[in-house]
Amino acid sequence: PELQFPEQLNCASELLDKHVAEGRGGRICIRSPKVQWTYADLQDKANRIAQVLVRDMGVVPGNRVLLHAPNNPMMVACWFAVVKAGAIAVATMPLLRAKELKAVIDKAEIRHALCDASLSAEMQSAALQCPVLEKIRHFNYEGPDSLEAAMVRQSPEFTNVNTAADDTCIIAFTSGTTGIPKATMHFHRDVMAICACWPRHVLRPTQDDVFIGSPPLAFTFGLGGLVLFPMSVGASTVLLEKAGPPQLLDGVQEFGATVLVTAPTSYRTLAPRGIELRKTGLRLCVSAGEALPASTRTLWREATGIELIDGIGATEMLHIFISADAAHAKPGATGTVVPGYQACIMDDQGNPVPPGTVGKLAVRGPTGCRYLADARQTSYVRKGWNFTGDAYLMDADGYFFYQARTDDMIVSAGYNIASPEVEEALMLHPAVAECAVIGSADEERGQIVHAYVALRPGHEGNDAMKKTLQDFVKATIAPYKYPRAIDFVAMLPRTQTGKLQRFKLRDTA
Ligand code: 3UK
Repeated sequence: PELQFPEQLNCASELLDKHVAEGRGGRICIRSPKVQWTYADLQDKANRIAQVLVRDMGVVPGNRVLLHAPNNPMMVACWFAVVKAGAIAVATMPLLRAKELKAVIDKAEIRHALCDASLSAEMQSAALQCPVLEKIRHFNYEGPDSLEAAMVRQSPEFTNVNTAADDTCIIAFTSGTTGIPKATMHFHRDVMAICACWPRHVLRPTQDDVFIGSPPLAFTFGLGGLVLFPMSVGASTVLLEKAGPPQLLDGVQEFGATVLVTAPTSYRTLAPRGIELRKTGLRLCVSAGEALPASTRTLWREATGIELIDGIGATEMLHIFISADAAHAKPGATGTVVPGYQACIMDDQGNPVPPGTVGKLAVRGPTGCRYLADARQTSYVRKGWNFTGDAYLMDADGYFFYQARTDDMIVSAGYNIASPEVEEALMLHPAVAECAVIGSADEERGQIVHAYVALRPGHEGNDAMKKTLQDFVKATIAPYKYPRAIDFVAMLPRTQTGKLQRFKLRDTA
């Protein structure tokens, strides 16, 4: 479908104000353990904050406003306030330290920030090192200088700035599986485009759905899955500041959630207690951010009776572009291309390869990569196609099968081995809690398969265990893929979005 947008478009009008204007203001929009807001409540807060931004803090359209908070309702009110004011929302991961915040502030030339009081220490220390950052307001605390106190002095009415459809609305930082984070820019029409693609064609939520999940709103997976998509259909969302497996499990029960949005590791951890979810209204479960092993899909289906909806998205693309609904899921495949997008597997020269051949994933559609001042733009976008950095194959039915990040393909004695395939095989062994596989330099073979394994309690990482795991992999997948080196570790390095950082292991190896 061709997506048409008017020249003037402010996505806050479409996602928030429209519901109130059309009589849905009384419906529940956001819940958290502490508050429950209707669409009208959220609009009231966002309008007041927008005025604080404009009148008290001097924000003008096009300014970039830093948002720093865990997933909570005020974070969402601030996000809409920034967008209503025609400014650009730069949401940051709650766990960032001052040094990382400073990098964001410098890169995005931030002069204004809204920060949750619980995270003020790192923010203040970043501000001391950033003279351009002039004004910070804190929220979620009581005090005469709080954002809430300033909101009380404003009226609940605000006319959204009449932005162009292709004005920037979001600057999202990539999670940095490979090092230095990049800033991506997305327009108001990009926000509306993602609402019109994957949720409408694959997830298909209704206004009675209740969303819950773990990805931070600073991660576009979370922003879309927990705010934009539920709001685009007038549904409600549950925001949890701590959203580990136990909190998700309790949350689904307590809030009557029907849609769960989280990452593969979280489904694996939840599966043993999955039976408790059978008695709830949970009906849709979304997995993204990392490859979903076929075994996790099976584990989840057997525990809960629900087929996972896998989807690959990227910060550069804003959201998911390959996925399949429960009825069309194929074991081992991410899915088919989401209507509105095109996807294709290419060789190193940028020519399409035949079905069944491993190559580089290239996509194009209504959204795409626009790095903020970054020379890496031309390696992500070539001839109009976005190269995500993933090795994939497409079968004759148009299903896409993830192989690895292109830098996670191991070449050992002439064989191509995808790290995730070896990880999946290892994970099937009951002693393995978590693992990561990389290629380590080897004189004879070029690279060897090298596994880092965290064992479940009660198992010991010794030579006998090494041999057991090696034999197990040889019996599970082609024997040449077995890990010639195994190191036992307590924990694996992960980004704040939960992705394995294999490059950190490569650096140590
Ligand atoms: C990997 C997957 C296999 C893949 C994201 C949904 O993850 C998101 O964005 P990031 O920029 O990372 C992008 C990269 O992550 N990946 C993501 N999902 C899958 N690999 N199967 C998957 N289902 O390497 C991709 O290139 O952090 C995910 C929505 C929005 C997002 N930003």
